[in-house]
Amino acid sequence: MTPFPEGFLWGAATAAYQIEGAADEDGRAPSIWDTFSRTPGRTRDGDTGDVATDHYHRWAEDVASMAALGLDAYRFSISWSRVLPDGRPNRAGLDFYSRLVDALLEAGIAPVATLYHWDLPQDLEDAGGWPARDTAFRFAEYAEHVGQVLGDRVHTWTTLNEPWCSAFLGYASGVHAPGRADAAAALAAAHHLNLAHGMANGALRGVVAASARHSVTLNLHHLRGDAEAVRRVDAVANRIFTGPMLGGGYPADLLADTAAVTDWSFVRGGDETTIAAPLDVLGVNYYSPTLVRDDGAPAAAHGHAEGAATPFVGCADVVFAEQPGPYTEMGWPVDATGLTELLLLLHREHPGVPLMITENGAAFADEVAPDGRVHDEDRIAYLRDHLAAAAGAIAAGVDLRGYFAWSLLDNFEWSHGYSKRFGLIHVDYPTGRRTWKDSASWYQEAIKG
Ligand code: IFM
Repeated sequence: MTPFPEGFLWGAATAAYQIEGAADEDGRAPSIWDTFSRTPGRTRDGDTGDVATDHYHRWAEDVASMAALGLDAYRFSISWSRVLPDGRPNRAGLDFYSRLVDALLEAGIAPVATLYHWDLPQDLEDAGGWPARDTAFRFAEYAEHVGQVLGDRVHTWTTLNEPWCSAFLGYASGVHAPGRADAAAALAAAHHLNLAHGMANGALRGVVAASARHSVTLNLHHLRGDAEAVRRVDAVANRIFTGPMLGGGYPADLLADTAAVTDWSFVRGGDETTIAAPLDVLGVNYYSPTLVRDDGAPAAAHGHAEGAATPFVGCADVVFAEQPGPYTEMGWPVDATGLTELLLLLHREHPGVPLMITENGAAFADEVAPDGRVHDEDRIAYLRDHLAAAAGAIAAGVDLRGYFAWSLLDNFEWSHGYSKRFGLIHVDYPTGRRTWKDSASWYQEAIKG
């Protein structure tokens, strides 16, 4: 008997800048990722998302693959600078998403739309970016605009994807766009992302179908190690978002740990109430656990560029320790037990908040074999173990509503360019040709079963 409850959503996820391409087509304006990736030295091999997987032109073929996989739901993101280039409504941009949503519904696939997956319009960055309060107001307007057009058809609205990355990789360590290294700006950015989430959540509820679900997706760090190190990193990586979003406000220890960096005067009266707008489901992205110690000199966290400023503001004495392998191509340890533990922890700390795994997956060095197929046994093992871990959490009482594999397709992996392949479906970048990996066929069977 399957442990997955009736109505559980089996899905796969992508993000606009990582797959769409068509960067200069149909009125789209540049986002911070266009600027960043076109700046020499910022991405591996100078890769950009200009063409990416060409999904903008191949979306019909991609929806057909989703249908063949048997997906219940598809999580994609909307490009803000495609629908509101330089702040002006662009019908052609919204039409693209409208056609996609219609095709998904026709194929029996529920659209799960994320409004922000890291691609801030460049004009808003030029006006101050996320460290500026005004950006939250622009985001709420954008949410309302998209909600008015797609609100009758989208199953679940997600305001932000992984705001930790937007704030701290974008503004503290600078390894992501817009590439700034300013710890105080990063904390202000985190607050304005929270505010943007709350305002957009409120704005959407005013215009979309009453049946739609409202969510946000966080890459919560599953921390193990010394208690004080865990507490500090938990404050600035997790509770900085879950605190205000789930109604508890900013934690006192976070404010204390970061007092030397900022006085938090950017938090105004009423902000925390706005941020705490009710959520129907909390999206959780999980890849691997993090091991921390508090006994040494600061070190770069795994997966982040050597020598770059730390994204963990206020955690100067924390060491991010090596963990035992095996590792994925990202250098991330494979450890599914962390997923069960994380889900159980969230369930304990926030009872009554339904959860959804909105990303989980692994990059491996996939190649098309002489038989024309991609034999990615390591990804199958990763998915199998993590689904078993999710099932374990459900058996222990966690209200888990869905699982989205990251990713449907190989795609542009941010500063790593096209060197890391996370897809169930292989993409040959010079031609755009798609080839199902063995993991895609495995996932198809898993969904059936
Ligand atoms: O590719 C990213 C995605 O955009 C956000 N979550 C993590 C993935 C793998 O790094």
